[in-house]
Amino acid sequence: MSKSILKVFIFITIVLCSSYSDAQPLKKEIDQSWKFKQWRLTNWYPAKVPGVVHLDLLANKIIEDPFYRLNERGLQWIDKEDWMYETHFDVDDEMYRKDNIVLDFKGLDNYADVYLNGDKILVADNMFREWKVDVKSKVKLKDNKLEVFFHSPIKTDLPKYDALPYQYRTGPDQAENGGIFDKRISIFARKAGYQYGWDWGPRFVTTGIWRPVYLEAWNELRIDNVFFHQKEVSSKKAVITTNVEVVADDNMKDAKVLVKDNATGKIVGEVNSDLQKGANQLSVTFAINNPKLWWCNGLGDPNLYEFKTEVQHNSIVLDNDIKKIGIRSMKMISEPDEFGRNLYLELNGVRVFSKGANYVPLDNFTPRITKEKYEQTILDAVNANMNMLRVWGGGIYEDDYFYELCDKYGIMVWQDFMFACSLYPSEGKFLENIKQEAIDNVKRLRNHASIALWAGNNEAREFWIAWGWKEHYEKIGYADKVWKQYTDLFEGVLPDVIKQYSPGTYYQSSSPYSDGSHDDKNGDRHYWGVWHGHKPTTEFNVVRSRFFSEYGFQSFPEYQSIKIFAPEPSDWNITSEVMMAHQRAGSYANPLIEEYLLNEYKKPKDFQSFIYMSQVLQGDAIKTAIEAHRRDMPYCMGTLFWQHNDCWPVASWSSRDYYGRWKAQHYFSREAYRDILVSPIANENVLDVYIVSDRLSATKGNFKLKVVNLEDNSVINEVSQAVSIPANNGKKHFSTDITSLLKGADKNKVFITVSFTDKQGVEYSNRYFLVPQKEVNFPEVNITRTIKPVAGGFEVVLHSNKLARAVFLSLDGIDNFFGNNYFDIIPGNSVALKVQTSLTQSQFEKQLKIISFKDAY
Ligand code: BMA
Repeated sequence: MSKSILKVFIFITIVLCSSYSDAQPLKKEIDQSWKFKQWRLTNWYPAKVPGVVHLDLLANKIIEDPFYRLNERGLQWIDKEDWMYETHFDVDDEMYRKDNIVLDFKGLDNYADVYLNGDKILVADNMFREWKVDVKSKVKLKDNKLEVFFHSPIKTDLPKYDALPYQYRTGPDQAENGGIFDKRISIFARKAGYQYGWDWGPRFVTTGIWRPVYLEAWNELRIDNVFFHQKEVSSKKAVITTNVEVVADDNMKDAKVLVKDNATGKIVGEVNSDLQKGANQLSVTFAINNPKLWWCNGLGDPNLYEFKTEVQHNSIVLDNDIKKIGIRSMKMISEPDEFGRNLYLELNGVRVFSKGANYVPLDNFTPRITKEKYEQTILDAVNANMNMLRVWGGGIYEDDYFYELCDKYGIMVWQDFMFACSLYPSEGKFLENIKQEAIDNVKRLRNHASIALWAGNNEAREFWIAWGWKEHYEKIGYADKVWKQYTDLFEGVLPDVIKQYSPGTYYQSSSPYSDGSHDDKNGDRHYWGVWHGHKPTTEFNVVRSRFFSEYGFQSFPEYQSIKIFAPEPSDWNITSEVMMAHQRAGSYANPLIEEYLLNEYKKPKDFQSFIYMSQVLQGDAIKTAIEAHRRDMPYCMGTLFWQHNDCWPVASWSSRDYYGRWKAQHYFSREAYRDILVSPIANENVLDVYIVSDRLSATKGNFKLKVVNLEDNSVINEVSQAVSIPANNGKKHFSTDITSLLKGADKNKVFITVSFTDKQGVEYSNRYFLVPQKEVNFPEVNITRTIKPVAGGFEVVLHSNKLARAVFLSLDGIDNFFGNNYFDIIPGNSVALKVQTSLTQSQFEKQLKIISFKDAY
């Protein structure tokens, strides 16, 4: 290249680069120098944004830890106050000179008046919406004053309650705990339902700038939204239309929209178009041959493509947008069949058995949830062999990061709209407000590969049909009005929003949704006969559904967790005031755990043993359920237990406690959710063994069954067979009569082991008892340990001379994780596990406690 050509080249490059950066929109987060105060008082305190008032009060030591012992009770004044947040910010020259400047509030909880430099710029009334305000004419270069005045949600909504001649049925809203008698007002606010108290959650109706605030500025145009509509996907070809919303200041000739594969920089599609002043919808359709498809956990890699969408004019990039897209075809199938109406997911043409759990917010104060906590939560689902989480309707439309993680790790999301166990005054302005909320969130989430389906609400329809709500409103003369509000919202507005903004995505108006109620032949089911209905846990073996979207069983968090929120020995009793306050399902619930325990297990000797046994009980119960649901494949095609996590430390149905510790249930589910399940089940005098496989090809291997004497470990009977397991199916592989199997041995003195080993040597095993746990004649055991340091902690190898049931290891503190726990040790088979901890070897050896079933009595 000659010198002069080189100079011209450098000049053009500089011009292009500078105009590139000049042309791009600018963005600044308004997260500095915030302060807050109680509206009617004068003292200001530093505040954190994003945040909520409870966290700011805590950080300023005005209140104590809301989760500690009975502190919740003394903090109910907070939601009856009005609060004020304020900051001052400067705008740099470059931003100030832009033609368009907006303030973008990603989330205001909940009734907020916003002022900029003394002018009211926004009145917000829905925590789930995003609010963008044009502030070009109001913003200054220096010292802008931004004030957010929050009205008390309680004071705002009580008059609405008092003005009505009838009331809306609500779920577990704990109005009494909030000091407002039985006035259940949660349904008047578009605000997370669980903040008002739930049957696993405390009452903290909070307030604040709970998601970030940005100042954004641009010239000429900006991309408002990009939607990758996957019209046709197969392993051979994906046809995708990128719908780009562009807002332009003026008519513009010959703008260009480009979509690039950001990994290679290759342009995959482009379109030239004139823009009109205002909003423009542009589309770029492109095809990808042999796409790397996105698969859920267990079935393949969750491949993601990164696409960059650019809008250019005269070769200058005016705005761009980058999104990670998983190419997949995701269909929820709901079709009449010989039994009723099925319900299952079809991913990339493959029928998938959905395995997972229900998810509730990770904290009552969501802004303090760290990225690490989100990631651990999703990884804990992945590591328990789940492929689905249901984001339940009484919480929040989750943070973008939650869905990014689900995309990244292959967890499919059953997404509820945020309505739960209640009826809502959905008409007029309130309904319009909900419509905007739905549009905001469907548009925000629709590009995520993980989103499998949307449901209108949790259980409201079932309450109407099967729990007497309809009759109640008929009696008081408001049935038509209230039901119209229901159908306008869940059968009108919400499905219309899905149709318009996320075409092709499955929507059902409620969960559960079946043609009847409590239906075992149609659609999904929330089964609560065990626990709420007090039925024995063996009932899980009997009830059926096409898709269990809820069922559960309660337990306590483990003793090491209890000590954090209830450190006083006087608390260590399941009916102590503190333990009862950290149980929100009612005064009967802790005693119900005990009732189940005493019915099915022996009486534990003390509080710590009781806590441990409550977890084994819960783990056994949910294991029973998962196995039954999987044995019933393909009649049943999904099982989501209630619940994956807690929002505070509490006795609940969760399988991981608030601190992230796995309960027995989570370890048991990990086994029961493996890609192959060997599941024995006795019926009268017959023992059947099912082998269920989620693998997409048939698997050959060896099946073994042993009947072992608990007292002397002798093998009473043994079966070994070559078997071939069909792909993606459940089937009975072995059946025997129990009398001949036992060869005269007593049922209570044996245990049964079953296993399947595939050709690669991967073993899937399970244990089974022929009598309830209470009646099993468990022997005294002697467990021996060897400990050696490994990266990040220690490896512990355990042996037992006899069958040791539910061997439980524990340590003080919450910075440790046990690679396995609550496992059975079969004599002759050692169990090795890794413990992640920062303890030294001598501290570790001293602190490590190991117990098993026998130690609990
Ligand atoms: C369900 C849920 C929740 C509740 C749980 C336990 O049906 O939808 O509302 O927390 O049961 O009772």
